[in-house]
Amino acid sequence: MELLAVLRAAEGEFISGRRLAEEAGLTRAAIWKQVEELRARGYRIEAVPRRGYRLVAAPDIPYPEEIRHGLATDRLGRHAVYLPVIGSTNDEAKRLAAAGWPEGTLVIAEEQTAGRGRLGRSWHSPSGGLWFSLILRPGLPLSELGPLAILAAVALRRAILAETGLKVLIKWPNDLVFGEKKLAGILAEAGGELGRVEAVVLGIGLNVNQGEEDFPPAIRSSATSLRLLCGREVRRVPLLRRFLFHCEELYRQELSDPSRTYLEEAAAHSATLGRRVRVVAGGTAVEGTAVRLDPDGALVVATAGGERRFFTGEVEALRAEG
Ligand code: BT5
Repeated sequence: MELLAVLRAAEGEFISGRRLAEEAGLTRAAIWKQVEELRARGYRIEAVPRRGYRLVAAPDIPYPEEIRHGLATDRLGRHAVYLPVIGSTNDEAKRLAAAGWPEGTLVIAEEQTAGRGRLGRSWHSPSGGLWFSLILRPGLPLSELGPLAILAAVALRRAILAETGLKVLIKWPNDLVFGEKKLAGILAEAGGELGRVEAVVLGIGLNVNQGEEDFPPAIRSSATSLRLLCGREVRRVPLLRRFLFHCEELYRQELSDPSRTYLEEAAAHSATLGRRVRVVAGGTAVEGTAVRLDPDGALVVATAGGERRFFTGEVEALRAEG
């Protein structure tokens, strides 16, 4: 067993240096060195002469072994890569997908220097948030899959509700919002040869522990974080684990029985449906009332000239009388 696993198995009790050495298959000197390494990564480990070692606390850093500890999934997050700094986790996940990494691989970064939104927009990703990408290999043409960005939004909404009690809404097509403020954004991208999807990369950015001053002035009034909403720091690792659990559950359901029930959940917690909106897509703007989500994830807007369906676009809510 790995040293960390042996310390964990002791459930906060002291374990003697001798037993630790035996169970981890290490020399006493090697143990001391590894304990120092774990401490440098943020683990609090007590060492008391004649009593031994004790794991006091694990850091809230999404290291692969922290994610896996108590993770209730079969695939999602079982392989994970943690990077202190990277350009974009979506780019790295695409690279790993092309190199054959398995379904469920998670790429997570403490900080992104070139985080991306849709249409080349940038995603501000300083330390303290959750910025990650998942590799999925559905083995089906994209046309047979429902909108995975909405599936991920539903899973993320559930995880946030369970961990913080906050009731956030899903703003079509890919945001989570609280009030009018953006809390998370999702970027789904397909990788592979033309016409043949090898992998889907699902990129998720969730503002967790940023303070107001951490947002650049341009988005300070339109963005928020869980910490700002809850008034306390929120632990990222349990939230991530719970997201992975719900995401796997919904994704499996989608593959085995594509009845898209998650779209009903998205509709029930939508920040868009029932409102008067202006949708800007492909250079044109349409005004009307957002009336429903179709099974393919399209947003249906009732306009003076009839119903219009959108697969992507920017939605702006208008006043009811609009
Ligand atoms: C999105 O795009 O909302 C998708 C964001 C996906 C980010 C994740 S992080 C992990 C993975 N790796 C990546 O490189 N990306 C994904 P879009 O709907 O285009 O919204 C982008 C707009 O949101 C920007 O133009 C800003 O106005 C705003 N924005 C940027 N950073 C933000 C933040 N941290 N919080 C709230 N709003 C932000």
